[in-house]
Amino acid sequence: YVPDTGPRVRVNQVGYLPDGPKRATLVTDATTALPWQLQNSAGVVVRSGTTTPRGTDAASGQNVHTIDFTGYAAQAQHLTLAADGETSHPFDISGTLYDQLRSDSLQFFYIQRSGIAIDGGLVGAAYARPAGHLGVAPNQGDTDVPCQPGVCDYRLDARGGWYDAGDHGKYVVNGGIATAQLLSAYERTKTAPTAGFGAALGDGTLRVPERGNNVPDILDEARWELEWLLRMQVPAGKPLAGMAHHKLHDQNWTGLPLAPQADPQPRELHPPSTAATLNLAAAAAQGARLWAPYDAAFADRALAAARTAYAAAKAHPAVYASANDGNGGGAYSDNDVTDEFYWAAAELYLTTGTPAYRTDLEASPHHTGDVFSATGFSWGSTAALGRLDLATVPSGLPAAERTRIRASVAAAADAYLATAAGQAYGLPMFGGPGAYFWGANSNIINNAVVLATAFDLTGQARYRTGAVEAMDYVLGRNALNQSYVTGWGENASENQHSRIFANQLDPALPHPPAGSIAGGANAGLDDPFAKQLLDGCEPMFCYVDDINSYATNEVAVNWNSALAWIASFLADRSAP
Ligand code: 9MR
Repeated sequence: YVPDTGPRVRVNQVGYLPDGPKRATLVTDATTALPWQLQNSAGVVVRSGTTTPRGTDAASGQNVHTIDFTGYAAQAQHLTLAADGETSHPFDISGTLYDQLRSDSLQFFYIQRSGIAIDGGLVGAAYARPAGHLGVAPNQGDTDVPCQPGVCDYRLDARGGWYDAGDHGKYVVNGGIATAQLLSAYERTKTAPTAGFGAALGDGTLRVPERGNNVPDILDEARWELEWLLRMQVPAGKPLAGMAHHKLHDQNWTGLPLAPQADPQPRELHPPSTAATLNLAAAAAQGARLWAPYDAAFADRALAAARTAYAAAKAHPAVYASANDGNGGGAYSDNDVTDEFYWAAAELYLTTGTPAYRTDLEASPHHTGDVFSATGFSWGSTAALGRLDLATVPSGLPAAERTRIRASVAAAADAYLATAAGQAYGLPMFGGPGAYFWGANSNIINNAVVLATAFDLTGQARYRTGAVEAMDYVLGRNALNQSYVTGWGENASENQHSRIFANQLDPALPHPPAGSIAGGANAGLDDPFAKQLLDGCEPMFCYVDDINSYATNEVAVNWNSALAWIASFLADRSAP
């Protein structure tokens, strides 16, 4: 299988910010510098230069050169780059490039909602559907869910929340990080000195049913999931009271396509876990401080749930979800919860100022440890979420401690810049073994989130440059010439694995909505379709825009939350 990768000049197919870096990658056999030309929409050369040979790129196996046209800053549409007899896909130079991506990426969450009819008047008739999993036949419903046999003697009303991804499962660990990233995208508009554009995330900015309620829509969207997280808590008086059930999903895997409201499978609560409990504690504690000005009663309820969850996790610190519990839904197993403890303690401390949480933070191995791994933070590795908030959210931390924490963010960002400098495609992910894995697009973006936060903290332009350049990879400057975001770029993913957006299988069904990001290149080839098609692929080539490839091409809430955070950063006029 040889994919059609189009022109050998690889650009961000959406475009470049006038005050941002502007680099492209040329795939060529040439080993010496070649001339390049930047052309306007009339084909007139507006800038020219020579390439920089980079040798063989470890992630793609390609011989590549880089092209740097950062010096050209004029806003223009439909530019192209030519080199070595090839002409790139067209792109723009525009200061407003990412404004619509901010709302598109956030809009994804409403369309993923469970337990509510999706209003075509808000998001277009193609995405309208009846409410799913409210117990209306053939659904067996999330309104009165039993546990798996032997796990508990009660049922929960666990309606609502977001479907995790292309399946109909709902998972507390992944819901927690996705909620936290939406909350942080909002919180950043209050804490970042260069942001100050909170209005862009205010009421009326998203097409959600709650618009017009005088609450920022992004908070309304986050609350939809928070309410569900709270419903997953074990009731008082029951064994493991205050813990959170790890997940809720179908008894058996279903096929594609399948509308949520047509899912006939029994739904089951799986056992509580310490990881899920701490995710709930962290997200609910953060939600409490952000919701306080808008709905004090909800904020109190969320904070009480967070405190109870944290205490329950401390009482049951090693209840792990089984790696083998993967029938009908993903396992999301994680046997190291030290990072979740750190994250939850950080959020509870930031919200309450209670010294006991700070004492726990200081006792954590992550207090002084390096929480910013080369592979990036993710649902199973959450300490960075706590560290970033300790660095940015006002608190009673002593000045020296705040300085230490902020320096750790900048140091991590410098390490990601060093990594990116070694990549001919410019992304903050190393090229060697272990780099391209399931969902890695979100890890790459999360490294950009660290870079962006370092920019917010220091004002140093190089950090913003690194964050911007990470998006070039996501939007087409890569070995496959692939934009991984639906509706964004000339050659963009549109057949992501989803039971809902299954146009590839049934033309009557929609593609994913604009602003849906695919998991991306995954050298693990963890699904049979990718395995048979792509066996032996170089890491950056291990992706296919086919609905069958869930391990390279699914949608997921924790991946779109990363995209939403960085798109919101990039949309802010935070030029150095
Ligand atoms: O995103 C998850 C990835 O990190 C794991 O390696 C993978 C296998 O356990 O599972 C991914 O999450 C999937 C979940 O298990 C079920 N819903 C779809 C998720 C995205 O593919």
